[in-house]
Amino acid sequence: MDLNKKRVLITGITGQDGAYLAKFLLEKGYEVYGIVRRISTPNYWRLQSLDILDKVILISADLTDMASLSEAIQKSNPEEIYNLAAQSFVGSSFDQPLNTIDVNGLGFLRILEVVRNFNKSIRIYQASTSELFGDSVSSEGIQDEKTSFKPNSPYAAGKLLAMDLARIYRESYDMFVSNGILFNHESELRGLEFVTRKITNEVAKIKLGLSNELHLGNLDAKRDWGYAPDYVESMWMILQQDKPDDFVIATNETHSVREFVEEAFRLAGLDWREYVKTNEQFKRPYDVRYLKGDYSKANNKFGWKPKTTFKELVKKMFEEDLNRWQRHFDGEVFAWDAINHPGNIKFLYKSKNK
Ligand code: NAP
Ligand code: F7E
Repeated sequence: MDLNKKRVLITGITGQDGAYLAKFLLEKGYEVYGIVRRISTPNYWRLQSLDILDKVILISADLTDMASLSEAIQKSNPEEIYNLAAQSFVGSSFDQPLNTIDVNGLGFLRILEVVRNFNKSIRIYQASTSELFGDSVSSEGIQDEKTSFKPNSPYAAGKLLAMDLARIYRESYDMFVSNGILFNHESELRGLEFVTRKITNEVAKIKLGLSNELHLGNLDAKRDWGYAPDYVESMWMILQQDKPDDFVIATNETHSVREFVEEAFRLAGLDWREYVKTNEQFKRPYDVRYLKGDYSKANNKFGWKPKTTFKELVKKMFEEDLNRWQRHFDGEVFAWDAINHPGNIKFLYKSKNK
């Protein structure tokens, strides 16, 4: 432990945001600890690709295991905790609702309880989400911190529990607990099951003649998509405020899945209509139709604003996937997760009629 450095503990450090946040905080001079859970194949490809695997300190713990969390928090003795760990895929939350609520809702309660007993001065960031809004706003509106919540999935229900607990612990125990209500944010390190990366990865394969179909669900869903490295900076800013509070982080723009598809195929010089098939299997029992976030509060309070446009985002993701597949064929070996997802994999998600 380096006592001259500020210490931080990140849960979910192996995920998209965790990896970018770890890099950002290392550059700020923090000593960065992260918890990793036991899985059958180590999942360090993001930390490796950012070249920080040997710069962070990893501790074995799981959000469902209070004893391990308690040990991780005591061992790292952090000034700040960023709770990014989650079962983060909305589609899977319909298939594994109990596990999702256990990790996303109760997991955060376990952290709060450990911190309350160990050291109430630790500042805590909770990864909240635009999924909380569900369908509470029509297709003309915009969501901000005052918009009501109406979760549409077990994922969002678990996150709403965590958000309420954050507020309750803040008020009851005078703890510094803040929620970042982040809208969708994507990147070259996004998981392959999320729609943006599924699209750019598959379009890159189609461009190189390795695939000829892209199966998708609801093309009409609209999302406010930003770039993950821009968004992790806001997490840190939220914890540097004088008082704990909740902030929407978004781009103030909305685009449909169809528009994302069109842009990715346009970059590849291909006509999307020849390759995209809609497939019921990728439709959710209850989808969020429309999201568009107003980030004015964060902008007014600490000057945060998005730096990357929608078109720049699609371009970065598509070019990196194309590059990865080309390097793969030049003999470079990648972690399975970086590229090698069977894009049209037949998972049996629950459908409305089951
Ligand atoms: P992600 O890539 O799916 O990463 C999730 C992380 O959580 C991974 O490190 C995963 O570990 C870890 N994890 C899952 N279950 C765990 C458990 N039981 N114990 C400990 N760790 C566990 O997600 P992300 O996109 O970086 O998102 C980060 C956070 O922000 C999540 O809480 C997500 O719900 C929230 N969020 C994301 C977005 C977005 O658009 N990306 C928007 C709003 C909110 P493994 O590597 O072992 O799987
Ligand atoms: O879906 C539609 C799908 O899975 C986006 C998570 O980071 O952001 C993310 O949740 C939209 C949905 O992200 C496919 O029905 C169509 O309407 O990329 P997604 P998400 O559900 O918005 C929020 C803010 C989070 O907090 C979450 O952690 O795209 N869609 N066809 C599809 N989605 C997927 N995954 N696959 C399809 O084939």
